[in-house]
Amino acid sequence: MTLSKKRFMADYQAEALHLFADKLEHLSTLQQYQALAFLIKGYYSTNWAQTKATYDRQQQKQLYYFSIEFMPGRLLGSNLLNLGIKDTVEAGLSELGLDPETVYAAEVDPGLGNGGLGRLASAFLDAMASVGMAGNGNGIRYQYGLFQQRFVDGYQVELPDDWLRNPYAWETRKENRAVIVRFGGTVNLMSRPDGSLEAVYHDTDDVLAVPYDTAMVGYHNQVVNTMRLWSAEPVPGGAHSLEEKARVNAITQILYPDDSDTAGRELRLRQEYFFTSAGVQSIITHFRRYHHDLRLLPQFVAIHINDTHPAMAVLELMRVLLDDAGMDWDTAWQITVKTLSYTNHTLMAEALETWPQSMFSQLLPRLAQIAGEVDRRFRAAYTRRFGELLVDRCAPIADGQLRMAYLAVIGSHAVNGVAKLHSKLLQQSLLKDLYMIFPERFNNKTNGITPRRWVQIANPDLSALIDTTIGTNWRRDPRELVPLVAQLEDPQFLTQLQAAKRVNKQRLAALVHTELGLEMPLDAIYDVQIKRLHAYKRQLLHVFGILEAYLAIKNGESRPPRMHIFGAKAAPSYRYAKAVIRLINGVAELINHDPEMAGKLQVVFIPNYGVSLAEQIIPAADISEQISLAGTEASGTSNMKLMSNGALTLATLDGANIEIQEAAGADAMVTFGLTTSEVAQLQASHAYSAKALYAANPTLHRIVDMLTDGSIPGIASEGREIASELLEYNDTYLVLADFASYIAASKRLDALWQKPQQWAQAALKNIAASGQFSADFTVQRYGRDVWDVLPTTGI
Ligand code: C3B
Repeated sequence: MTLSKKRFMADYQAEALHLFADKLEHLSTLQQYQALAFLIKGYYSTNWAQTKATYDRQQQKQLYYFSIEFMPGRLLGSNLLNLGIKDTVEAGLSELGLDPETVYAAEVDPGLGNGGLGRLASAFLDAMASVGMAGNGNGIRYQYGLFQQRFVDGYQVELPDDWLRNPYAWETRKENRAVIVRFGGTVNLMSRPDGSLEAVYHDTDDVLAVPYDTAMVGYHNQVVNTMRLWSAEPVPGGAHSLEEKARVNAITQILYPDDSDTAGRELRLRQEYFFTSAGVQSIITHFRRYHHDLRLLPQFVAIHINDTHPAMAVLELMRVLLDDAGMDWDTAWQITVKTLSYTNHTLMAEALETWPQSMFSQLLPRLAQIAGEVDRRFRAAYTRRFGELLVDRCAPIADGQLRMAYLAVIGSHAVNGVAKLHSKLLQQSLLKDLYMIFPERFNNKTNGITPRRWVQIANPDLSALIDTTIGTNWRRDPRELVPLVAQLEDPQFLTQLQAAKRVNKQRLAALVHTELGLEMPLDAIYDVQIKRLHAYKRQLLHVFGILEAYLAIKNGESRPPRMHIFGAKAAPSYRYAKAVIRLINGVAELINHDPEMAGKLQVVFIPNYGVSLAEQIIPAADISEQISLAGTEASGTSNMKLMSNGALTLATLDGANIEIQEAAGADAMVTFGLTTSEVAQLQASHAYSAKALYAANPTLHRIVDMLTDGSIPGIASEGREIASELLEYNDTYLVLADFASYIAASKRLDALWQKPQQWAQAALKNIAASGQFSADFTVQRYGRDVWDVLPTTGI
């Protein structure tokens, strides 16, 4: 949009007066932020309404992305950037005596997600708007988000994330679009005069689902899409006891701070049905405003199941088509399969959801009937060709459990993994039986990120340098970064690249100083591992690397200075992960208080990792630690964000690391460790002995002993637990097996650091090759191969 500084300043002052009956300069920073956010919302609301009207008028096919998590991050900066008014607004703010960064920082991060899965969903919404695809989000408006993390005596403490305490400026309550979601009760099937069946419900628990819409503003294209989040409320008019009200409100009260196992199972099941049913119902209601024939649904609607949490969309859509529309089974099934598609995000067996049939049928009796019929028909259709054993292994129901991943595959026309390796492993292991039956459904869609947030907003100095070197086209199409490689031999450019990195390090160092009171020298390597804490991601291996350096320096060896920066939340019920957090903090205490380590080796664990903190850390990183055991990390996306900011990846050949290496070149990153097939062989042969490695490698021996011999303060019981997982339980994630090659790889990076020009060249290769990992391309591949939804504008 076009906006003059003068007009902006006048509008902003008027908005402040309108909202708070006061002058801008008398408002709190939060109020200043809110006034600005409401003003910006007003700027795009016409486009928002018009985008919806256009999709309807042109009968655009629309995609609905069902996800139990979203992590949009702060929206003010990104909305300003995408509207093309960021510079103008910032100039206006400055003229009004306000610091833009301070105003931006007053915005809360909506805590609607745990980690990569949720952030990917938000990146996709941003990308779809930016390339002009008709894509909507569908999820839950959790009143409390993921917990706020604090460290007390080195332990993780979880505080409630009351992100809605102040009104959330970007959302719009659409009470006129509320729908009713039914739980429990009993259901009888009655024949209608025309022979079709009608489902009659008795004694159901009804809940009102009220949508809150947030605009997803496209980049410089006037497109504004919608993320719709549902909130549970008592149905109006009913006489509700306080207890009933509390039970209803509980459905959308809190995001499970857990992406590994399924705590609070029944409530989780309620949540999943709640947003899935509300989403399906509202889609059908909207569709029916324009079409009478529900058989046309797949021509106009695609519904995407993001991981298994919304997999019951298969059953809910069947329910609506069978019961509400009176369709016969075969037609309803055909339409359901054509409409739905599914992404798997993990190979971890414990994250594959299953529901006890008894719980499922009590809470969702009609869906349980439909699930039984899906199972019966699946077995009947494929047993003869594929044999009873195979079909039994992959049927939706077995051993009294509903297996949601299998249901999602059976009820979708397309199934994908999130990196090439992951998609291959799905076919070869986790979903191999279903791959036998439905090979044509399987495909790969490597994840992506949004460089608008991670480079343009988070790294203004790098962005400016790129602009002056190759022009600004990369801002719209990041594949235009490739020509940057022409600067590989340009010492002046490389110096400027290092200077931009230094500015980012300065900013991060200032934050770390305020938050943790630590000094981080700017000439040190900033070595970053930021992701959820999980055994398979192997933060422990990183800690072992730190201890190796500590012992070496103690021993008089000289190493380039390195700052080890961590950000990670552990699920509150995940004992081992919390023990590793305590360990990292213990190692930090040991090292950061040792005068011999000053300026050489430090451990910086910044609490409460999330989108906004990532924006501070990523631009300052020199090394990106992507060290999961090969074959365990589905894709990773912090690897892409760090790469695009010029960090060198220290990686196993896992997830998207492999594709990053292909893109940047073998000399632009350092890899180590067992490969997926070596891991599989080692595990299958039962030849692995952690104890033998411990006995054979003196450094490793010493480090493992440090867990229990009191050298690391405050970890008596946690150290024992971790040591026992390594030695007694034989090191599930092969930390000891990969230790030596991890250290060797890390030393290669130390050596490269001594040649700053070569380091800068490798950083440049990463930046130049990062464009292909833009989510703008990922969503277009989904649009073309899976959803049949094409971009209307954009690139
Ligand atoms: C994550 C995976 O662990 C990552 O490898 C992947 O990059 C992202 O999803 C996005 O695809 N994931 C998650 O954050 N939560 C889950 N429950 C499952 C996977």
